[in-house]
Amino acid sequence: MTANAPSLDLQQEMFRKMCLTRALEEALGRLHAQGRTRGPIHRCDGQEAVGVGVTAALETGDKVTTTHRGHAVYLGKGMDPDAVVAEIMGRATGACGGRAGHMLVADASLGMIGGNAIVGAGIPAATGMALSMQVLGQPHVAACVFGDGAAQTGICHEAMNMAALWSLPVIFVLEQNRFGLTVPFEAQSSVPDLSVRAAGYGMPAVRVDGNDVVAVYRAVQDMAARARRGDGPGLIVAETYRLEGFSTSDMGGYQDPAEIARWKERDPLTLARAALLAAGLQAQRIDALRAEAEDRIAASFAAADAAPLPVFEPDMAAMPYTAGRV
Ligand SMILES: Cc1ncc(C[n+]2csc(CCOP(=O)(O)OP(=O)(O)O)c2C)c(N)n1
Repeated sequence: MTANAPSLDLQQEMFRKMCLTRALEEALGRLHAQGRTRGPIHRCDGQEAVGVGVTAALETGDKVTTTHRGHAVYLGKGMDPDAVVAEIMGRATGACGGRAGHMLVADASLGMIGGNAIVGAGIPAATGMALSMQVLGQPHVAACVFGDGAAQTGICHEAMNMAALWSLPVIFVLEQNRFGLTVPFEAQSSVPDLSVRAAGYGMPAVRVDGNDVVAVYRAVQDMAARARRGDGPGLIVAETYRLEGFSTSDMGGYQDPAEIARWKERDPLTLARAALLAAGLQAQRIDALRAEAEDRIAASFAAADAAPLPVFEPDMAAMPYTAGRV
């Protein structure tokens, strides 16, 4: 690994964004229990270091796609929590006018190209963006964050082959959270270590502790530097764990409680806090960062509650000629 360690400022910023994400997930869990969310929510508790570490290593002109579990990527790439929360709550003030829902949030102006409800679909999208960057001679990279379930799709293999063949500036970030819906990883893959697949396409791969935000950040920096030099794509397997079930509708019962407890001991927020302490930051300052993030998310929910719902007024004149007539 050659990337520079993040500055203390950046480490604090990554911690703040992880705290924002955790506060968002916990608030959504509470709201779902009260029947106040629009459908199930796919929480990313315990996986915040992946989305935040990846996006911290990207520049503004770089693009990223994510999954149905992408809240850490939304906030990591710099989206305003008010716009994210309002979108999830279906309000007109949301990032997409309240029409996208929690899985499809995007802000193209920030290079946050979107979550995606189609498993694996963000992978070819980022590969296509990387092709466009290469053709246009832009100094940017595209990254896609996707799950171990998505890694088993045909489109993942096709995109990786094409990206390596054409040396596209794309970074494949496999968020290995060990489940696809209720199916454990061991029942999905013929190989226990998905990083070995990269060799089949002739691209480098690295496995990192996906609960260590600095490790994720450094791995993405390294892969992005290669891609910017024209050396093509790479695969990062970030090992983490899905702590809160598939979605807020999940009845549970198929994840081993002892395994969950082991991963909770390695909570990414706890690890990041310890790293900040070791870097010399006062405990009081770290706790204030977390409290401020919680207040920020609470304020975003209050603002969303007070915001109007979107008004759907289809412009019939702009519709294909059959609309409204058949
Ligand atoms: C193409 C497609 N097939 C199936 C589904 C149903 N589905 C939604 S999420 C999911 C599992 C995804 O697992 P993974 O990629 O590991 O992501 P995770 O939920 O673990 O973050 C499936 C099968 C879908 N949305 N799209």
